[in-house]
Amino acid sequence: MFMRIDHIGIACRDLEEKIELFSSLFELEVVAREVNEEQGVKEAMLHVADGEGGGSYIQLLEPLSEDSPVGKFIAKRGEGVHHVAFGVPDVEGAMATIGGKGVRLLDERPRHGSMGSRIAFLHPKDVGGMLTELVEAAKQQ
Ligand code: CMX
Ligand code: CO
Repeated sequence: MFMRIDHIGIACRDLEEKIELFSSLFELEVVAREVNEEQGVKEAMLHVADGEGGGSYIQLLEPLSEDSPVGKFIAKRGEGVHHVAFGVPDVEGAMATIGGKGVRLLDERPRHGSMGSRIAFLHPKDVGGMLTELVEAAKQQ
């Protein structure tokens, strides 16, 4: 079902500061920046490697407000790893298969994710405490 780890999402108070940290420590390049109002984040994708069906990335996330998912997470737990995202060939198919095993889907249908991807989240309480994202990467032109 999974092709690769698409990205690890990191909750940050200050996006620019963490871009500087990750790019200087690990020599990673920022390949996309966007504001996703629906998810309540300002974000940057730092490219790590290329894999089957798409790349793998570090996703740095700064909350747009305190009551957004990342804002609430930072208030409760501080900065750090927020979620793990797996690359899938077919996000609706993966949602149906995993949802069929009793895992709560946080999205009824896929939403818009980074770089034109389609995404859906699984409840962390049903995945051993790990907030999990499914990512169907945008088709290559
Ligand atoms: N990882 C693991 N556990 C988490 C978590 C996370 N990132 N966020 C919350 N939790 C846990 C909390 O610790 C809490 O557990 P306890 O009850 O034991 O304290 C429980 O889940 C409920 O958390 P909450 O603080 O009450 O938060 P909410 O229920 O309001 O929301 C969640 C939690 C996961 C449903 C919500 O954050 C969500 O829908 N997330 C999906 C969307 C998202 O995260 N978007 C930002 C990223 C966008 C992107 O990657 O593109
Ligand atoms: Co993500």
